[in-house]
Amino acid sequence: MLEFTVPKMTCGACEKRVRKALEAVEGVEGVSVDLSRHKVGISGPVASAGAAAALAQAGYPPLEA
Ligand SMILES: [Cu+2]
Repeated sequence: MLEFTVPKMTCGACEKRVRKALEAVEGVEGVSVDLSRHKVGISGPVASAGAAAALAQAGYPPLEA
């Protein structure tokens, strides 16, 4: 389980974009979002760098963990 803090993720539309971006990353099996804390959890055999890059590309760069 990876967890990122994504400060720019602030509403349901952001959540949708974040989920879509992450679900396209190889190895991602599940995405959980806590909007109020700006947290994204990712399950599956996924590389942290790949998930972070996908977030950044979607316009939602994560904070360094
Ligand atoms: Cu939003």
